[in-house]
Amino acid sequence: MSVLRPLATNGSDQALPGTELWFAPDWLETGQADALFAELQDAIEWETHRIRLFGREVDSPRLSSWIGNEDAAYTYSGTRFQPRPWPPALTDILRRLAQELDCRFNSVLANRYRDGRDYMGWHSDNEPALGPHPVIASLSLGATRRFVLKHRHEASRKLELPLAHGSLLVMRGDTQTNYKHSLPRTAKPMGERINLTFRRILA
Ligand SMILES: [Mn+2]
Repeated sequence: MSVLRPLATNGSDQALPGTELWFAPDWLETGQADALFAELQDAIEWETHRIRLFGREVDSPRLSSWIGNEDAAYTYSGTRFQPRPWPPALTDILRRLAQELDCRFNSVLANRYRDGRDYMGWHSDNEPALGPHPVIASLSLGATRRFVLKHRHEASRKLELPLAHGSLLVMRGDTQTNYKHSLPRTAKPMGERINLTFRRILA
């Protein structure tokens, strides 16, 4: 089990200027991560969300589920989602996140990437309901996928980070204001990945 540390390279405080990124490569031990991965495949009601892309409504290229407290309704890609109830498998995770991050998350967007064809396009988690400086905690389970951050205007400010089984990435501060992120599709043979992004929706 590893603790969260600032994600830094080349001796700088932060890997990218204008971000606040924290990372723990083995936030969950392998056994814990294996168990949670298997449990969530069954415990979550996976569905294909409809999203708006270039003005058209299309099937999102992954399976998803919006989970949270009853009052944490969320508008995402132009669609309003009523949260589904928390699966018991996430109770301990929520408690640990609250302790380590001093943040009471009230919702999680779960995404399931069935293989390398499933992906997430460029976006920021900057919906008004998240407030100006959201804390987003991203727990990865299953296949390691490439996560990419890039600055809105400066193309050279870019970071690629493999997100492996049991790892936790936390984005906070101005990260969403200054940067977009994506999970690109890949032609490589790729197993399934589940990603949980914990959020706090403000009333
Ligand atoms: Mn995101």
